[in-house]
Amino acid sequence: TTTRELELDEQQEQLQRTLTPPQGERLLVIDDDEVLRAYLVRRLKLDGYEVDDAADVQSAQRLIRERSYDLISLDLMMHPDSGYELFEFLKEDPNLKLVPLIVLSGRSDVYDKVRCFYLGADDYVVKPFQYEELAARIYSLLKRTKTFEQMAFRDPLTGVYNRRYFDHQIQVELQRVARYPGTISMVFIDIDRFKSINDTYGHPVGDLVLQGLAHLLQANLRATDLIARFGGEEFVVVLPGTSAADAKKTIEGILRLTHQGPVAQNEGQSFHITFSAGVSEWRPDLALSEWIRRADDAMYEAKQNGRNRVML
Ligand code: GH3
Ligand code: MG
Ligand code: MG
Ligand code: MG
Repeated sequence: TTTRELELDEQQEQLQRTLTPPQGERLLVIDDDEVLRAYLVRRLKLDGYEVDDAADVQSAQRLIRERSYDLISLDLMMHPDSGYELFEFLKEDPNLKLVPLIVLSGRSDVYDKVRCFYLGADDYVVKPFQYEELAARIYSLLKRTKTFEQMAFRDPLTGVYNRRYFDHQIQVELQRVARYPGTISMVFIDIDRFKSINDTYGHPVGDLVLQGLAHLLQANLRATDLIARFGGEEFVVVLPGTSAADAKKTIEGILRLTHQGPVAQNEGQSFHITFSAGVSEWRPDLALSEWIRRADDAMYEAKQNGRNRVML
């Protein structure tokens, strides 16, 4: 080993220490080469990723339908179907078209590269490759996607999802429940007399209260539940696998927490709130707009009936 190589190793190690370690990102490796697939799965798992693998297009499709992935690596030359068969499937699905896609291919001709990029690939790596390079490309793609999603889909004040993400993700949830029949409920939550908090204590305190409620929701709902800020002081929660009755119980539990303690504190002052909520369970053939309207109507009824309550 030369001094130069040693220096590079040291730089590499230093660099590696500054990288953000994986935070539960789930990858899907699709390759019909069993040895390469097993190798990639092993290395990626060692690097801290959650990894699933598939040997052909069909089983890949099955996995993709069942769970969500943060990145997909796709072998181009496979049997019986080539990797190209998967592109259409990936790119026409609203849930999948934003998932980073790296093509791993034995073909280095420009034709395949160009075709893949035009079809929607985010990167193209020619076999044989060094694992470290692939790992770096995966890291970079995941990081950029995360930054992009943060900016496009999160509410900057509260950190929960924004209306744009809700509009996108609700389509995904609807498609899922149509494919795999199950229950799913939606809840509209609106802070009671929020205007008086702003008027009495000022807008910055109102902002703290919004952050406090968002935090309370995040801390008391499941990771699979979707929490979004729908408008000013209105949140919407979508609970997959949950009936209206169970969603009502869950939200009532959170409402009780607002009775037990302040939702925000500032300069020694504590701020309490209550909210009104409306629950609606999705039924087959219920259009999205109608589903939303029912949850909103139920919330409005909760207001009419004295606020500080959850209604079906
Ligand atoms: P109700 O119980 O009927 O819901 O009464 P309310 O006062 O909560 O309802 P209203 O819709 O009249 O008032 C909502 C207020 O929320 C008005 C608006 O100034 C405030 N608001 C909306 N967005 C924000 C925000 O980002 N920060 C703060 N501090 N206030 C906001
Ligand atoms: Mg192959
Ligand atoms: Mg409101
Ligand atoms: Mg309100």
